[in-house]
Amino acid sequence: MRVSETVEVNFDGLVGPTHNHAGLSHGNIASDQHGGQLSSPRAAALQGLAKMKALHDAGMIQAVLPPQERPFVPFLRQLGYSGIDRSIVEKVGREAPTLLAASASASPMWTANAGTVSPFADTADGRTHFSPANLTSMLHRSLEHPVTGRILRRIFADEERFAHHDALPAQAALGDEGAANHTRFCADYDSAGVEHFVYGVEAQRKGAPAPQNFPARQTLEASRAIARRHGLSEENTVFTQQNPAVIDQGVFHNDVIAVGNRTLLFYHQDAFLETATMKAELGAKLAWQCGAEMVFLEVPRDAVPVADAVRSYLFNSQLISLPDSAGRHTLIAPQDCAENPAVKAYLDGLLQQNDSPLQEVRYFDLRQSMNNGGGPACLRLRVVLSGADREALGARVLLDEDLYTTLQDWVMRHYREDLSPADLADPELLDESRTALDELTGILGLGSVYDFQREGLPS
Ligand code: SUG
Repeated sequence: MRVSETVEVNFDGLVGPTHNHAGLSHGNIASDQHGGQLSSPRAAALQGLAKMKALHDAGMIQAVLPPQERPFVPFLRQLGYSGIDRSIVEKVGREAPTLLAASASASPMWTANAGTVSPFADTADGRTHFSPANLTSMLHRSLEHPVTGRILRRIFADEERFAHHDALPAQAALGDEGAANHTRFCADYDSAGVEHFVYGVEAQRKGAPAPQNFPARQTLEASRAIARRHGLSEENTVFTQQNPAVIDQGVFHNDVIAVGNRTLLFYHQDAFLETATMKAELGAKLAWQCGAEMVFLEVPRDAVPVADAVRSYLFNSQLISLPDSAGRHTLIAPQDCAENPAVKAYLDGLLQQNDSPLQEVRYFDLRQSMNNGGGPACLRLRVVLSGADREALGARVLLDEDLYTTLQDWVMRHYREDLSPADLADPELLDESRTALDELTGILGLGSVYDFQREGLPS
């Protein structure tokens, strides 16, 4: 790959030291099922790093986003707890363990929910726009956006290239879950494309189709607001409603049932409420923007039922273009897809087709993240960057051999082998976590992005 080339860079979330299974996300079946079980923060972080390294070795430009401070004591103080940080954590652990779990989740690791990014080629002012997601539908995730915004502003600091917005107001009607419900299609990453926003519900329309059991976490109102503030137009946006019936089967984000790259949309037959309209609109707009033809790869329910798609996380794979791939795609899939007979048979068949858009499938063990409902695609935020954009980054976040081994070593020194939800009340964990993050800000050259750094490290 040429250094000047404009590419889509994957910014993977580095798993934080408090990675645990607290069963916090209603409607996310893996989270519901694993709540209360023992986790391994160390294994989780190493599994994530191994995926990043493999993509780097395959010739992709790979980057990392840091974890956040957890437990997040400023949140507990907002709820009326006072005293020194260590005793607050112990007290909340005794009195309100679910609140403590919300303050301690390592959920910022799923950077597909960090925010929505519109590449420079699509926006009115020619800058790349970032909006952190308010993540209002889950308490533990609603804590993320202020620090996410701070980190994004620090990394993408050059105001001539990058524009930053605050998260949308934290209201149910404006629930926004970021890039997990947003896919950009294009012929080439540096030319004009079409941005596809998929929403779960139109919150302000009475009687609008909506799931019955599980929350619709993304609203049309939020998606439209993001497009508006990013300077997108009717010509380069498409808004599509998710099928409410699949939300009720555990598809809590669109990236659990569909994934796209360049001109390819790979999706399940039951993913959308009005599939034909979606295809017509995306096809027409992409042709108008850049003369390219959309490729729709629909997986029939007879081949892969929705339940298998959710269990295996087939569509939470990453679709990537490796260097010299001649327009064909590689699927970065969870190991669970290789172990699910229906999914494996479907993928094997697809690879054997002569005109298959897929070149290869690579399977990764991401068990720790998967147990909380986070597959390969959940762990990454895609940012289109030119060579000059990459040189302008304000922190050392691009992965290379040296950063990889440094981060591996950092994980080995600071992360616990095992963690149970009860351990979250251990004040030592708070100190360990802060010490680790303080060292990490030095490794990545981030400056002081965390609240505790402004108050000084605990003695
Ligand atoms: O928001 N799980 C995350 C998983 C996010 C997956 N992201 C994408 N699909 N893009 C969520 O539901 C579970 C935490 C716990 O239960 O401990 C959690 O937050």
